[in-house]
Amino acid sequence: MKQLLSGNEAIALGAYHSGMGFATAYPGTPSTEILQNISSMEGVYSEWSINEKVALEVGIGAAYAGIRTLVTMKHVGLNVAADPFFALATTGTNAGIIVVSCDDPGEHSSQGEQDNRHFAKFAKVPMIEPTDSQEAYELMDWAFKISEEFDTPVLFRSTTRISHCKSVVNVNRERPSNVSDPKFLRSSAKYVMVPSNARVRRIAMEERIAKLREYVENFPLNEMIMGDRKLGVISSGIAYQNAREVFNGASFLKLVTTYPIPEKLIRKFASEVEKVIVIEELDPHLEEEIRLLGIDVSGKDFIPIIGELNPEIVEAGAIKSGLIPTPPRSNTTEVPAVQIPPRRPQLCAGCPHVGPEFILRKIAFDSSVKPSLTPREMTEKEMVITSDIGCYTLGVYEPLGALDTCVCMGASIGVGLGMSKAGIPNKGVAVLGDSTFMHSGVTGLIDVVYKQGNTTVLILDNRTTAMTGHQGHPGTGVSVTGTKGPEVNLEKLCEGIGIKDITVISAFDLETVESTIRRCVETDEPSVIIARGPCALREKIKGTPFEIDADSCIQCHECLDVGCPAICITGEDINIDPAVCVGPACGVCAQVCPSEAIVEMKR
Ligand SMILES: Cc1ncc(C[n+]2csc(CCOP(=O)(O)OP(=O)(O)O)c2C)c(N)n1
Repeated sequence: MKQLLSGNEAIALGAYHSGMGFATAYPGTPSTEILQNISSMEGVYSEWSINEKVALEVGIGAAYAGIRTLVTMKHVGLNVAADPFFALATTGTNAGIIVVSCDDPGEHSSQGEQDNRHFAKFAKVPMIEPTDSQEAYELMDWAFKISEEFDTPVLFRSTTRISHCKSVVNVNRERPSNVSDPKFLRSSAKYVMVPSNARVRRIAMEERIAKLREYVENFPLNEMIMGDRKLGVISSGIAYQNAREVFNGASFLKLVTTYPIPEKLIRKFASEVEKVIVIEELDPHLEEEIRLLGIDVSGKDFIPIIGELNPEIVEAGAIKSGLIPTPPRSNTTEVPAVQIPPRRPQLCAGCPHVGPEFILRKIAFDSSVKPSLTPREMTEKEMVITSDIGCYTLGVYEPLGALDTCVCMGASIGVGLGMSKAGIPNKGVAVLGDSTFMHSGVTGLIDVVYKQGNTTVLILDNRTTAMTGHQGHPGTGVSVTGTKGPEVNLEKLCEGIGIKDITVISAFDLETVESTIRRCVETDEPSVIIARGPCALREKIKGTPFEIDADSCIQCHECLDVGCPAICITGEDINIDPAVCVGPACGVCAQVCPSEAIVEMKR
């Protein structure tokens, strides 16, 4: 049966048809849809975890217990899960376990760019990479088999274009009827990594990689496609598709087992062509591995090491290096490429983060100092706003411009604590969302208590993981299937840690937001402010929109500082788009207006 599937859908279906019985994840673009697709599959236990480390740990438990398991995350998620990942590489497994890392070349929606192929070599585990949805589907079965045959986790790497592009998949398998029953085989030598056992496993890891080197030589989905023998292109993943478009007619070696690489196959291919090049996205992973074989190869001298590739970029590199001729200029009038006006990412109309970030800008930044891109000294009365990762990070952009740092998920509290312990004279507020607080913010807060810090933590609690598409988390109790379980109570959690000063406020009540922050930063105790308000997009909030009363408007433009997408300026006139404004449930602009010119629209 043929189906049009994205890479993520194909990964989910491929795993299902391979007898996967357990799946865990923490959301993160471009990986999120894998678990979302699995969640409706019968016979599979699936769950969002509190973070990627726990997702992998829970997955390890299931695989040890004899159930084929899939654990998915975005590239930076594997940094969080690196500790159990390396440990799993050491212990090996019982049932097959696949760790899917979806990388984001070009940082479409990530805090950093990194090439997770390094993790395979680093942890000494096999890696597989599909070049399209068909392979994503098929390779799942191979990955589970490799995992079980070689007693190893398999790193399955996808990238944004593989995960999100749709292509036709020949769905040629069905879910086996005899999915294995759970069974843990007791063996402390294998599963208890005290040094004496770990040293034995360490030897097993090297033996495993040696066997895998042999195994990949005959892997059926690595493919030599011979054309013109003047040029041989070795490639993998989405870069293979780009290369096929550019080097029309050349010979290709498509690799899906990208660690370890099939040495003999590569030698054979290289011996059959005059020149070998590697086309790969990000780091020269394949290029370096191939060069180590003593094969003369080039690639990164003409293909960028940064960002996502596309056929145009590959073509430009190939022309520059003389591999292909410059295409003749056509006589026909060229149709100019469609220019899409650039749009800065911004918070939605009615977003509960807007008000608190507006207040932070107002009280933490000296309004007489112009925003600048170069570092500047802070005045003493200014405050440092250490932020985290979530929708609220968009508050870094003008006109809000309310944030000073954003390091990685959960870092806002630790970074703020570090600054105050280092002795900077400025007060500070650490800002993070409810999902991020659960993910890894809470450990920072425990450290604040332990170190007797006085950090003020502002949790922007919109009761969802909004940035990645409204997933539940322990604070909401909502599972991946939408069922409701017990909620971890934020206030009580903070209280249990030892925070005495906890204030819950409405995120839309600007006066209270301001007075609470001002009070908290002045105390010597650590404090937590929970600014609560529903995500307008998720709750589809829409009330009678506001409008500008032209007679009262003094054209001070202060409402523009809120950065609401519903408010626009034409000439000197301010207008509120009634289709976008959510109305009184928000009302932030009306609170900001000094002349009470923003009023509910009269019908
Ligand atoms: C290690 C890591 N995992 C996952 C992500 C993807 N991600 C970005 S923000 C975010 C959580 C946002 O939720 P929350 O803190 O509640 O803020 P909101 O977006 O709801 O405002 C996630 C999961 C990431 N950037 N880094």
